[in-house]
Amino acid sequence: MSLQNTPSSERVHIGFFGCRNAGKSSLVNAVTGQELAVVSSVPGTTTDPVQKAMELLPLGPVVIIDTPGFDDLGMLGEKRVQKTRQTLAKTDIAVLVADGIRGLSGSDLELVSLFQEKKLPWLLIWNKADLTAAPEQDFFLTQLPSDAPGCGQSLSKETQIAVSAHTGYHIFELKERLAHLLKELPEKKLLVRDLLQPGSVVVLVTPIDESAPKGRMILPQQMMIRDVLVGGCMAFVTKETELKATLQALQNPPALVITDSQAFGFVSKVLPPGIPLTSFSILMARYKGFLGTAVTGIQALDTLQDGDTVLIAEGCTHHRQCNDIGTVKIPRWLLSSTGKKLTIRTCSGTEFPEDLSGISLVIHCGGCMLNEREVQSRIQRAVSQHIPFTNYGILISKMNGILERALKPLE
Ligand SMILES: Nc1nc2c(ncn2[C@@H]2O[C@H](COP(=O)(O)OP(=O)(O)OP(=O)(O)O)[C@@H](O)[C@H]2O)c(=O)[nH]1
Ligand SMILES: [Mg+2]
Repeated sequence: MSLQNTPSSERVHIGFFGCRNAGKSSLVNAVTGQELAVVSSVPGTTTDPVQKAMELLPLGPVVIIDTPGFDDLGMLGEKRVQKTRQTLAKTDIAVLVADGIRGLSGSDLELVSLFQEKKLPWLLIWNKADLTAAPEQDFFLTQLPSDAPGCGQSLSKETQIAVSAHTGYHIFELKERLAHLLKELPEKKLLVRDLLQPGSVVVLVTPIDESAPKGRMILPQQMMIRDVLVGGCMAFVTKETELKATLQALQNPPALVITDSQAFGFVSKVLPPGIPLTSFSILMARYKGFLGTAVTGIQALDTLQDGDTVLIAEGCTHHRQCNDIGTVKIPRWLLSSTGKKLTIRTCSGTEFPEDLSGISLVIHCGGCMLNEREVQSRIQRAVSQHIPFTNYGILISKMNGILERALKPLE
């Protein structure tokens, strides 16, 4: 990812779902104007979700996701269906692609009830309009069957459209409809600038150790600097070792210090108690909408027992370096701060277990590489299974005895 691009996690994710051979891949190609996905008459051509970040007019920066058929059968098919469900977790707008000649199947209705359960805005696309002279008349449903769970919804003209991936019929209109749905998505939350007065000075503490990526800053740091600047404030970036000198170089104390959680212990000792302090991952948790859950979840730390299992989950799959935070540092700190014989499980990237039974606490990273829906669906999974869920920053500030201080600037 380069600095010039909108990160994937900040883009609206549009997922194309439907049965095998409905023309999902053909439609993705038609909408994007690129040969992104393989198309063939063999059902089950797409075997893995394919996703691509792009600028799509009139929508702006989006991620388009093509998925395997939801009606696929057999062992492999079941795995594909599983992947489709994972894709749904990060989808902001869902497109249900149906073959206009074949009509809707049970799998399509199952998808509709999933969209509705997740409260996703969605469109029904009748593809292959070129195969009939009057597609609107032949294809359009006025009502989904009301006996299908969650499907008792009438379909208006605005929620369905007949298109042809082959001839390009109504592809432009489809994009306009998507743009319209996009406008109705809730406003993004702010990262930090709502906590600052214009003209304030913010100090960002970013250790550059062996676990930091080579040659670049990580995403939360980039995002934070940008948000500080957008808010009309000033950002000073320093390593923890130069923090003292940075404070001395400033005429007045900074309005806020934001540290990498790993340096929380060190920074809280160097920084005079009167200066507000928080961390990148705490601000990120607020931004992704799970700060409250994470603060409640951390209480489980005090009740962990010998033999309990803790899951440490990372959203990205950067190369594991020595002293990696999720696999080495946090487990080490956890064991020493609780003094318990804990079993530590780790996972990274898009793998996050469906079944969390047997886990006493989930500790998640800041989730900067995951979009808000993906993070929310993980939290929902934990909450519905009554598993406490927290994040790195909250855990580390709690272990350093400074949780209250780290939350204060966010009040
Ligand atoms: N006539 C007509 N055929 C289409 C249209 N769109 C797709 N097809 C054909 O339908 C077949 C399936 O197309 P795909 O795009 O591979 O369908 P898919 O939904 O991605 O299928 P899977 O990847 O197997 O789930 C191919 O033979 C396409 O050429 C269309 O608008 N009109
Ligand atoms: Mg396909």
